[in-house]
Formats: sequence, structure tokens, C-alpha cells
Amino acid sequence: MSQADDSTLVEDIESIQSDKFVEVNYDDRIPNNVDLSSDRQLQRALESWQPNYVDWWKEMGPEGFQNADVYLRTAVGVDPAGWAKFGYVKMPDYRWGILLAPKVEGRTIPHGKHKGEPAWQEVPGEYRSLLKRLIVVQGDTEPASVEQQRWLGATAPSLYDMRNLFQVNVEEGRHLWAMVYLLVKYFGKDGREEAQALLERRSGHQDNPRILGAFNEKTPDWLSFFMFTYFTDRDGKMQLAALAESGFDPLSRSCRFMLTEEAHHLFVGETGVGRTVEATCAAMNKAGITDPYDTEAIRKLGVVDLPLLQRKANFHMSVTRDLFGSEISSNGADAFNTGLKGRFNEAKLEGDDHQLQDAFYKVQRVVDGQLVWEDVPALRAINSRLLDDYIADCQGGIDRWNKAIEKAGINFKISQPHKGFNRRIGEFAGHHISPSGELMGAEAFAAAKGEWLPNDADMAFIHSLMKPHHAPGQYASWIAPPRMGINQQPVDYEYVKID
Ligand code: BYC
Repeated sequence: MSQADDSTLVEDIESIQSDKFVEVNYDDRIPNNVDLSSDRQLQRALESWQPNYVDWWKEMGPEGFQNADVYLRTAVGVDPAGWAKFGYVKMPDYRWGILLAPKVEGRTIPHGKHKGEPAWQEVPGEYRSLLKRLIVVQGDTEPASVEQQRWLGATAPSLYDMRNLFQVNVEEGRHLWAMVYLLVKYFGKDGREEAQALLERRSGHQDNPRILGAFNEKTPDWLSFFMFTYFTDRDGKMQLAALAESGFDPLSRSCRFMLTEEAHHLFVGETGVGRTVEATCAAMNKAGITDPYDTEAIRKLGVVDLPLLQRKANFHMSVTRDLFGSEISSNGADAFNTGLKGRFNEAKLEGDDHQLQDAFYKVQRVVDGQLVWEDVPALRAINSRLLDDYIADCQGGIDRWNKAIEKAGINFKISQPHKGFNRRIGEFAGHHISPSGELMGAEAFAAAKGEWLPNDADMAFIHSLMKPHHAPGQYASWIAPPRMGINQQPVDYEYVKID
């Protein structure tokens, strides 16, 4: 694990760290720990996908920095204390590889109707299309996020942040490789076609968009990037953790390794927002401003007012909640019941039979114009449960941001909006619910929306802050320098060498 990871994040890191890794073979054209050279057909298929991937990266990856030397980490395997090495790399030369967590001998399917049977090493024929769909949806999000973030390098608030952006980007690229490996190895011609389609869809494209809504939104500024890596990458954590419980063992092993990389992405998000909060509080205190709503005066200091941070967070939280699908879903039930996708921490959950045939789960719904709680068959409420676990998981970082605000003596608290706020998918879609959980009419909602979600003036102000700070040790006014650099390097290290 990177030395840069903050001690406050140990729970994220510990909860998702795999136990043991296998050495990666870097002699092959495609680095791997899956003995790729023993399967010539698979190797050839992946080697013919590889140049298309690099073309996609050059076209859709970080704009303007493809020739820069970036201080990146690359996975080399072995064990959790030292699984990655650091060094300067030009991004198109990054060694994207195929890495699976080691096989657990005797592993059984942890849940659903096949619970207790040996985990599948090959695709279970009857569930082929459902399994393929889950892998494709997961795979599609990875290049999508790189596309969404491709313009951000030009306005990086420091070289440290720029490097973290590129680290996240190359690792999302590797996560795409992880899903493509599964598609090509286990799904024949169909899988190869899906692997190609993953390089053809484009985030936000009118005719050929990415599959899930949030991945077609823009990431127009660095505050969005930090919110995205805190809130949306956390959906990645939850979904990967649920897929790590899969009865299809190669998927489980892929996701277990991906989770290790995901910890750094969450760190980037949490500390990015945290450093923004820190800069705001310090500037307010220095100027003697105590009212967090004195927006005009606060913005003059070149920092982001806390109510604006809340509105940004509201947007990213609500859009990300949609990524869990409908709270009540037969797809969700099928994914669990077939054993293809578990709940968060499935194998460690105590207190039920992991089959849930007779169990119920409480789901909040809108019935006859009222918000009510209903007992729903637990199988059909699998998505709802993962969403609830996600919302609970979001709170840790928010509490830490609030602690910093409180310590600075400012009377403001960042909070999570009601689950139904600003939703487009699921139980609350089509309803208008305020952040505090009141059902309201469309007109009243529209009139208040600018207080709850970033408005035009907010976006124009954020845009005005997005100026490049590309000299070593330089940080934009709106974000505090980090407490530590990456891999024990100083905070003024030249993390990116720009031509
Ligand atoms: N937008 O029964 P439903 C990550 C579709 S993030 C558009 O409600 P289901 C990452 C759905 O596909 C993690 N469409 O839900 C983070 C279905 O369509 P079809 C990504 C949506 O199927 C940051 C229909 O509506 N991984 O890794 O139970 C950076 C009815 O579906 C949306 C996964 O998501 C939406 N928001 O659940 C980089 C895990 N929601 O099939 C990376 C794999 C639903 O009828 N995916 N629909 O045409 C899944 O487990 C499920 O596909 C979902 C949806 C949870 C996404």
C-alpha cells in the first residue's frame, strides 16, 4: 500500500485489502500473473486487442500529457506491504497487466441457491448471459471515467494532484483490462466483440454512450473530480466487493485485486475534498469571517464556500446512488440467487442463511404520495441493501471533513441528503424530494433546486478557480497542500515532468 495513504483511511484500506499476491510476469508483452503464455490462443486474442486499447488511450486518455513523465505506481505483486513499485513513466507506455488475487483452494459459492457448492472455474452455462452482462457493465465504467476526466490535467491545482489524477486514470485502464481478460478468456467470440465495444462507446456520446447514467455526466472541474473519486469510486468499491463474492471464481479473484487499487482512489477523493475544506476554513479564519453563508466575502478569498461544497456533494451523491439500480429489482434478485453477485462482505455476514428465500428487508418507497417503509422480500431488495451499505460507508469521510470544520470553529456541517433526493432510477424516480426528505411538487422543487444543487453562479465561480499550478511545490489557493507526498517523496516533488 502506498506510503501516502493517510492513517484516517485505514478502515477503507483494511476493509478492501486482499490477503496475498502472486508475482507478476513482466517479460510478456502483457504483464500478468495468470500464466498467459501457456494459452497461446488467449494470448493472441489479447495481443490483438492491446493496440486498439492503446489507440483508445491516446485518443481518449489525459489530454495534453501523453508525453509527460509521470511518477506512477505499477503493481508488481508479492504481498500487501510492498505490492507496487514507483517510477517515472509516460502514460501510453504504462504496463497495463492482468492481475488476479490468488486462488483460494476449496472455495465454495457463498450465497444463493448454489450456496456451498464448489466455486465455478468455468462459466456456468445457464447463467452465461447474466454473468456477461455484469462483467460488461463493470468494464464499461472504467474507460468511461478516464474519458470523463481527460481534460483535467490542464487545470491541475498542483503537480501532486495531477499525478494522482493520472494514477487513478491508468488504474481505471487496468481495471478495464481485468474485465476484458474475463470476456476474452471465457466468452469466446461474444466476449471478443464485447471487448471491442468497450473501446467504442464514449462517455456522453449521443448515439453510443456509456451504459450507466453517472458515467455520461461531465467531470468539468477538480472539485467534481474529488467528489467523483470519493462518492462514485465508492460505488466501485461496493460493486467490486459484491462481485468479489461471486461464485464465478475468476471474477471474484479479479475483483479482489482491483479493490486493492481502489483504496488509493478513495484516498484521493477524501483528501481532495478534505484539503479543500482545510483551505476554506483557514482563509475564513485568517480574514475573520465566521458566517459560512457570507458567500461573497468567502469567494473573494479564492476558496470554495462550504454551502457550495455541500451542493456539489449533493449532486455526486444522488447521481451515484442511481448506479445501484432499482431498489427493488428482479435483476438484483437473479444476480444474488444464481450466486453471481453477493452482498457487501457476504461471506463474513452473520445472522442469516445467505439464501434469503424467506427473508424480508425494509425498503423506503413512495406510496399514495407518502414516504413509507415496507417489508420487501430480501431477494428482490438486494440492490436496496447494497445502496444502504454504500450510504453508511460514505459517512466516515464526511465525519472527518466535519471534524476539521468544527476544529476551525466554523458552524457548518456537511450532510448526506435524503436517499430520494434528485433520483432518476428506482423507487424515487419521478418524485420530488428535498434533501431533508420532504415530498414536494415539481414547481416548488424547481424553485429551490439552486439551493440544493450547483447553480450557474456556482459553476462559473468554480470555473474561475480552475487555473493551472504546474510548478513543483505550487498549490492553488483553494486547496491546502497534502500532509505527505507520494511514496515518501516531499510535497514539492516534481511528480509530473511536463515537456
Ligand atoms: N443508468 O433492475 P435494475 C465503478 C439499467 S462503479 C442507466 O434497476 P440492476 C467505477 C440496468 O442496466 C461500479 N441504466 O438494476 C467507479 C437494466 O438494464 P437492462 C460499476 C441503469 O440490473 C468510478 C435496467 O436499468 N459496477 O466500478 O439490478 C470509476 C433495470 O435494472 C442504471 C457495477 O455496476 C443507471 N444508473 O442493477 C470507475 C456492477 N441502473 O439490463 C469505475 C455490475 C440500472 O435491463 N452491474 N440501469 O438493459 C450491476 O451489478 C448492475 O448492472 C447494476 C444495475 C447494479 C448497475
